[in-house]
Amino acid sequence: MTDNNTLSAVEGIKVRSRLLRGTLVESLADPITGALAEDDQMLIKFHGSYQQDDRDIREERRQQKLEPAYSFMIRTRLPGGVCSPAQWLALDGLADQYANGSLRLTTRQAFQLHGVIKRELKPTIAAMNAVLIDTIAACGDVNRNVMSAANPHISGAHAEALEWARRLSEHLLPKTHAYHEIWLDGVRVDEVRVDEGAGELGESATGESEPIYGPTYLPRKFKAAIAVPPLNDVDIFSQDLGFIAIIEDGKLIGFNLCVGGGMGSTHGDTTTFPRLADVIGFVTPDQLLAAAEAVVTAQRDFGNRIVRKHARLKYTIETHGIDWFKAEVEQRLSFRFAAARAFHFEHSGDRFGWVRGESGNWHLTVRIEAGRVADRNGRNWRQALAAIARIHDGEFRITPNQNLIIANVADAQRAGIDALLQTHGVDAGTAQSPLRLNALACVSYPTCPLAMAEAERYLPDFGAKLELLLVQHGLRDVPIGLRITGCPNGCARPFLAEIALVGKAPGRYNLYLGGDRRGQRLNALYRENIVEADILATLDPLLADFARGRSGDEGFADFLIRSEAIPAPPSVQFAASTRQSAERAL
Ligand code: SRM
Ligand code: SF4
Repeated sequence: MTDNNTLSAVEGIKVRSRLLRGTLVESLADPITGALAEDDQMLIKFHGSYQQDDRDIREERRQQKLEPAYSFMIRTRLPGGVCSPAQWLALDGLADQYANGSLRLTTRQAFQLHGVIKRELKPTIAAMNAVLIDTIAACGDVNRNVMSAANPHISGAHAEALEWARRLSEHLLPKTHAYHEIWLDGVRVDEVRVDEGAGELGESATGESEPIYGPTYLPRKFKAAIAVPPLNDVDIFSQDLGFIAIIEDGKLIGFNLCVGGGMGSTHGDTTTFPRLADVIGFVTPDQLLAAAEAVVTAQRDFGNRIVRKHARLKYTIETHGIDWFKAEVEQRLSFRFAAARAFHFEHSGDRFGWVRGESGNWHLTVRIEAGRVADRNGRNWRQALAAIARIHDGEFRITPNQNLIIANVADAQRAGIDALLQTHGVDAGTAQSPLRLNALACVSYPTCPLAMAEAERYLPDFGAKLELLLVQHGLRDVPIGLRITGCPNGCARPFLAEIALVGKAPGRYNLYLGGDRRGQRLNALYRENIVEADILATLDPLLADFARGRSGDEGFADFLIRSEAIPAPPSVQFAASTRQSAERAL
C-alpha cells in the first residue's frame, strides 16, 4: 500500500494471476511448508479460503523455532443462507473429517470450516462441491455471498427475494475457470449440477474472460443483500449494495436501491469509518441485475486502487458525492431510477421458536450463540442438527444474526424435532433474555489474524455479566442489542448496535453506544480502551437511568439520545434527487 500514485501491491498480484490461478497448484503441492506462497495467500481468498495460524499457540511455536501452525478457513457461498439437509450432513461430516470439529454460521449467512490443513484443502472443497456447495467468491475483491431476508417461506415475497439473491449471486460470479481447474480437476460446477439434475444456475461461464470485473476484479470486497421489510435482519444499510423489497398488496413490485454502506475502520484513523448506505432510487425486479451490474462496474472503474483501506465503495461515494455516483450509475443503464418508495423497518433481529408460514408448514428459529455449531458442555448442537437433518425434508436457513431456521416442517414432524433438540441438551432459546438471544460476536481469536481482543469466546461470559446488570435494574426482558468484535473491521456489524464492544487489545475494548433496533442508525464511541469492570461500571448508571426514565417500549439507545446522555449519531440518508415519501416513512 502506498500514498502516491502507485497501484497497491494486491493489484499487481491480481493482474499477474492469470484470472486467479497464480501459482496455487504449485503452492498446494509444496510439501515443505503448511503455508502458500505469498501471492497465493491473497489469491486463495477469491476461491473462498484464508490461510490462518492458531494464535493460541503462535508464541509457543515461535519459541520452539517451528513455523506457525498453519491451517485454512473455508467459507461457502450460500445465497440467502439456504441449504438442504443432505448438504448440512455433508458439511457436518467435513467438520470432523478435515476441520476442527465445528461448523461456524457467519454473519453473512454462510458456513465456515476452520482448521483445514493445506493438503486437505482440495479434498474438502471438492467434497463441498460434490453436494453442490461452492466457495467461489466467498472472499476476495469481488461480490461476496448475497444475503436475503431469512425466511422465504413466510411469504411469497420472501421467496421471490431469495430467488433474486440467487440470481444476483450468479450474475456477479467471476467467470474464470480457475476454480474448477484447481479444486475440481477441471470439472465445472455447472456441469456437475446438470449431471445431478439440479441445474437452476442461470448464467454460467462460456469463455475465459471476466466481462463484468475485468482482469483486476474490484478494488476491494463488495457486499450485496436483499431486505424484506419490516425485517432488516440483513442490516441493509451496512451493505455496499442493498435492495429493499417493496411489497404492495402482497406482491413484490420492485426494490429501493441503496449504495455505499460498510462497517470497517481502523482505530485512530479518521479517514476510515463505518458508513450507512444511501437510498438512491427504485428499480423494478427486471431492472435489478442491470442496476447491480452498473453499480459494480462504476465501483470497478472509480474505486481507489492505490490505497486499499480507502478502496470500498463507501469511500468512492464519499470522494465523489452520492449524486455524482447515482448519475454515473444511471448513465451505464438504459433507464433512470424512479423515486424511492416508502418502506418501514421494525427490527433487525430474529424471532425465535416456531412460526407458521403461508403454506401451513412450520419454521423453527433456534439460537446458536455466535453461530458456533459444536458439541460442548452437554449442549450438543452438532449432534442435534445432524439428527434433525436425517429426518427433515425441508431446508436449513442461516440467519444474518448467526442463528438457524429449521424451515418448512410439516405439522407431523414438529414433535420429532422438538424431541431431538431435547435429547441433545439444546432448545430454541426462547427462555433466554432478549439480550442473550440477539447478541452477535465475530470469530476473532484464535483463528482471525486481525483480532485484537476476544469476541466469540468472550460473548458467553460478558453476556452473562451484562444480563445480571439488566436483572438488577428490572430490565431483563427488554431487548437491547449487543455486538462484540475483536477489532474495528466490524464483522458482526457492531457499529449498528445499541451497545458494542470493539476490541482494542487483549481484554480491552472501545465501548460504542447509540445504534437503533432497526439498523438505521450508527452508534458512536463512548469510552475508549477500557476493561470489563469499567465497561460494566459505565453501563450501570446509564441502565439505571433507562430503567427510571424509559417511555413505553423505548429502546435503550433511543432513550440515551432523548435524554441527551449521548449525541444523536447519523441515520440513513437519501440521495437529494430521491427523497420524497420514502424519507417521511422513516
Ligand atoms: Fe469479516 C476480514 C470473519 C463478515 C468486515 N473477516 C475478516 C477475516 C477474513 C480476517 C482476515 O482478513 O484475515 C475474518 C476471518 C475470521 C475467521 O477466523 O473466521 C473475518 N467476517 C468474518 C465472519 C466469519 C464473522 C462472523 O463472525 O460471522 C463473517 C463472514 C461473512 C461471510 O460469510 O462472508 C464476516 N466482515 C463481515 C462483515 C459483516 C457483513 O459483511 O455483513 C463485515 C462488515 C461489513 C463490511 O464489509 O464493511 C466484515 N472483515 C471485514 C473487514 C473490514 C473491511 C473494510 O472495509 O475495512 C475485514 C478486513 C479486511 O477486509 O481487510 C474482514
Ligand atoms: Fe477478525 Fe476483526 Fe473480523 Fe473479528 S471483526 S473476525 S477480529 S477481522
